[in-house]
Amino acid sequence: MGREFSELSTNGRQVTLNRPKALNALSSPLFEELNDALSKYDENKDIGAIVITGSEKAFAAGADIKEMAPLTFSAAYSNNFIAPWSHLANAIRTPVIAAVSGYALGGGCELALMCDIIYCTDKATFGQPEIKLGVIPGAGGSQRLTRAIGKSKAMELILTGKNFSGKEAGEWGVAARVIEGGKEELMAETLKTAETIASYSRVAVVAAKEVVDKSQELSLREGVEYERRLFHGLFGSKDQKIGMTAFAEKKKAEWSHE
Ligand code: CO8
Repeated sequence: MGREFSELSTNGRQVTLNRPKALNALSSPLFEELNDALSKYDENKDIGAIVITGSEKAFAAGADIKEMAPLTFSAAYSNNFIAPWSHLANAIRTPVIAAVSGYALGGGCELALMCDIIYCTDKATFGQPEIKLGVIPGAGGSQRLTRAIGKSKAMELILTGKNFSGKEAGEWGVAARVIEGGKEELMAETLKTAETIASYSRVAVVAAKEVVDKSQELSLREGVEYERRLFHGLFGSKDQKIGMTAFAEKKKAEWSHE
């Protein structure tokens, strides 16, 4: 099958979900391609940040309902259906920003939540409507949304299947920034942030992402100790010397990424 996203080169790197006939519904082949692209970007040391986006109308309207409809328990269980969809959260070390315009529903909302930062337009629509289909979120939505907005609000959204707006996503801390306007304004702001992240030492950026991620899993004490150890470790990097020397000499740091 043909590629269902296109790549655009910027200072960061961008993956655009491009399955307009199904509002970017996430089929297994689409996810395989997405995972391949993310792995290639992640291996490329010249890429300092990755952006995932969709169209003006849809970031992604969920997992492909038509693909899932005939699925049986035994096939889903024995093939560990959608387990590979966690590749982004489990294996990608480069920061990933989701730029959400339009619908981010079900698996689309979960894909955005797997990213490190979400930017959205004020007109974006998020939601976990799986309950209306007789199922529940299956790619981390019940866990990540709950961590992001708290139990009561997440429970209400997941049990009612009600959507929430881009504006609410910003107010509740799901999205780091809500951009007024359309996809163009959204991409301009997202790429600026991707470029800022990509302009820093890769070693420090990967470490920063790792410690923030650990805060979601470790106790406060374990997390603070983990952070301190990684902080100590960075004194073994060339970029720590480069960054601090450049500050003292009032020069711009030229990172070695080592
Ligand atoms: N799957 C398959 N096809 C879809 C999906 C989907 N999730 N969403 C939209 N489409 C298709 C429609 O069937 C339609 O196709 P056709 O033209 O052949 O009839 C086309 O896209 C356009 O859609 P609509 O005509 O419905 O467009 P509207 O503007 O009228 O409505 C909506 C837009 C409100 C977004 C509507 O399409 C909708 O409700 N979509 C389904 C949303 C949904 O329920 N998503 C959750 C799916 S379940 C899920 O994601 C489980 C997650 C499990 C793990 C996922 C891991 C990442």
